[in-house]
Amino acid sequence: MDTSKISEPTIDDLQTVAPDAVENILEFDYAPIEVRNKDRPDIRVTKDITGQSTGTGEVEDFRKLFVNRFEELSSILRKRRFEGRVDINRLSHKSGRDTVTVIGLVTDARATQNGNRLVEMQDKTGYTRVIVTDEKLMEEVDTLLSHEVIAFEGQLSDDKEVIFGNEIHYPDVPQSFTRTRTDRSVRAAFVSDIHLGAETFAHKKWVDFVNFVREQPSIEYVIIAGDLVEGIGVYPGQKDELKITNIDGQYKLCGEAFKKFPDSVDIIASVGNHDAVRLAEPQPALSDRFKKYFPDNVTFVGNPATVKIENGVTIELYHGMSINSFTDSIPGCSVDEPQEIMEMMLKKRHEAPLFGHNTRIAPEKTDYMVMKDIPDIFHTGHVHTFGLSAYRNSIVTNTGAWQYQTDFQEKMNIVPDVGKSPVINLSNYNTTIYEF
Ligand code: D5M
Ligand code: FE
Ligand code: ZN
Repeated sequence: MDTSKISEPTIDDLQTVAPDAVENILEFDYAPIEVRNKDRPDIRVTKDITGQSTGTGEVEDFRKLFVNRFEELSSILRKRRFEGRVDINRLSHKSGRDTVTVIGLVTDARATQNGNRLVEMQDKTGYTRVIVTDEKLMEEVDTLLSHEVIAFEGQLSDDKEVIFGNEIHYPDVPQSFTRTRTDRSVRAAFVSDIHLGAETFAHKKWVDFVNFVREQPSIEYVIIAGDLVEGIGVYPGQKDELKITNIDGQYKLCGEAFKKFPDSVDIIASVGNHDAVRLAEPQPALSDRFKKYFPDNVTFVGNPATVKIENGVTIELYHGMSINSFTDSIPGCSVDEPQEIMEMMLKKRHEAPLFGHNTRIAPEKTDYMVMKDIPDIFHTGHVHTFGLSAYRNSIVTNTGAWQYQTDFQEKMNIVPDVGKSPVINLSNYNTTIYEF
């Protein structure tokens, strides 16, 4: 499987940009900007595949990926004390009916013929099965995703072949987690899924947003979770919904749009499935071919990425392609409440645990989808619906889109939230959701 391939350029990509189209789109009145002096703040990118990709897509690479995932997430779990914690190959040394806890990669979780649940787990030493008969715990088992890492506590069967499960423990965010704050009062605006180049791009709302940032000197960061442009050939029939039909033109427009923000604003831009990078996650940042259209105040990052701002305010950016696999696999999960899915990602400390669904994973040496650092703010997009909440002090927000409903989305029954941005003060986490 070749998962590292960049999407094929179409003939349109090779055409020159139509500058007229680009300029008309941005022809609006812009608010004057007060002169601001600002030292460039400290922005450190601590997790990003860009320039680090090694995976070739061989089966062996997938094995290494899951070993790394298991090591990272089991090390978080091992810091806690669990009753009878034991490696799977040592279960035979325990006595039947002992309370045991195994930490493992869930390789399957399914209903049995008589309506119970069977969970298969692996660690580096072996494989075991957990049987669940309690109604409430069965409901919880139905929220497990294949290839996430958990600790399962239960009672060993007399023949030591299975465990009767009592409780699931997750890598999770510690109750004691507290947010890092900037020393000075400074605000960040979060947006996602701009889709520049689409017919359905919400121009007026976008310009209102840009003007708002121009008028609010306290906003020094604009943080974007991907789908900067609409892209080319992303779904069948997309061509009819394009305002700009070549990819360079779309990024040129995006660069021009970003130049309308004050120079003193730092823009942190990730990528999504509509951007011109490989589709498999983790995705690298935009290449120089497209970066050249943008101003200097843009920091380009891959998807996902962990970014630390000023004195260590940690922001996790993830476009959110796996949100669809959560909603398809877990009863009660809906794209209308994306924040609930983000909370699950934090609990599982993984952005895309499910393997073998429509989320495309590039098997890198280390698992970039593991959330090693707990974010102060976790930002996603992709599903074009808005949500904001906090999970144990970690703020989660999916910020919707700047694109009105497309014909494709209408067919899929997707009703987007268009033109919203939560603005968060990083010194005290006061949050205002602005609607444009
Ligand atoms: O995603 C825009 C919307 O379309 C968002 O609600 C997700 C949905 N979408 C995108 N791709 C898929 C697939 N493959 N299955 C189901 N739903 C999907 P965007 O990434 O902007 O196209
Ligand atoms: Fe999108
Ligand atoms: Zn998307």
